[in-house]
Amino acid sequence: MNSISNRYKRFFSNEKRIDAIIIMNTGSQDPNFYYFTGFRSSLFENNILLVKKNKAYLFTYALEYQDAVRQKFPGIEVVKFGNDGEARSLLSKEIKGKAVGINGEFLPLNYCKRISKTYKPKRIIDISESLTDARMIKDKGEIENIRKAAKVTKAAHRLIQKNFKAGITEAELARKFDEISRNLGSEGPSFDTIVCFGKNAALPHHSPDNTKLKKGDIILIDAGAKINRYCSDVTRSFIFGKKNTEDYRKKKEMYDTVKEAHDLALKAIKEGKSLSSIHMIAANHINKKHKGIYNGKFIHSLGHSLGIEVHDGPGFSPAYGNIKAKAGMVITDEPGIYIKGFGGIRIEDDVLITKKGAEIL
Ligand SMILES: [Mn+2]
Repeated sequence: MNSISNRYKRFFSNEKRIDAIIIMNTGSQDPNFYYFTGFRSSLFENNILLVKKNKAYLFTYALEYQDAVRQKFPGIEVVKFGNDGEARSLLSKEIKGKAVGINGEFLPLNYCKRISKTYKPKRIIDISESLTDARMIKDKGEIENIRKAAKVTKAAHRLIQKNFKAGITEAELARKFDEISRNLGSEGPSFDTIVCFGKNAALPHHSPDNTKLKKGDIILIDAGAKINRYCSDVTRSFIFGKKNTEDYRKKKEMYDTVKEAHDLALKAIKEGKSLSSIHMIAANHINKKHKGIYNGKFIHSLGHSLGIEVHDGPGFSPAYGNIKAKAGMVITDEPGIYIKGFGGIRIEDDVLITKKGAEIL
């Protein structure tokens, strides 16, 4: 059984409210379109993927019809949208009077209205939460893709260090990082590479600018690669030169505290524990360390899911007390400390939850 046909079988066994799913692209792609097709080529703008329990149709245009057929999507019949209305009557036959699930997180309201008006389903149900739940548990192939992407990014973090020279700008170093990552096999950055020098590291999502690297600066690099469209997301923090100063000691203490929080959380991960409790382990460590000097300086959640999207769903966060860790989830472990006007440290790895605990990818 092909893993992609398995995906929709598994999906329907958990989502009982609907007869069919409509995944519709707009000018951009719904990530679930890739999840349910595994396409390798073409854009499929405004295409409709209709998935039923035992059958799926891709409604595409002449423009991409040949490419779609050539890719031999498992269990998916490719149908050409034409002027004769044949495809539309087929679609209408499959939807009319049925309960149809759509991804309310993606599809604009006016598209939903159009589907409703043209094809007359009995009901349109937002199944975005069920889609997120399904995608949280990765299958073998997905895990291998993320593992490869993480390997590329970790290697790039090792190689980039040769370029740490006083005077280089954040933007130059970010470009260099992207080049190294591509040469290692990345299909492209999974998000815009973050490079921060010095006090800019106190801003978790700072965009690289013309700030020049100086001795004693923290260097924070947060970056990701894509392999078969699956994302990695890895952060490393460094202290550039100038050891044995009071300033260095302060930064090293921050670094060590973040590393301890990262390792404590990693060790605590276990199937059945709530995702929020893993966040709390890292947060409590940071808040209490050194008599509370970092209290309140960890200003984001410990991690997010990774997959087709870089923020692929719930993660280790106070918001997810009701979600339990389960084998097959891939979530980042990324504690940080941010001190305004001084700098910040973040350490991030991509973690696969297993039956035995957790593994860094
Ligand atoms: Mn991240």
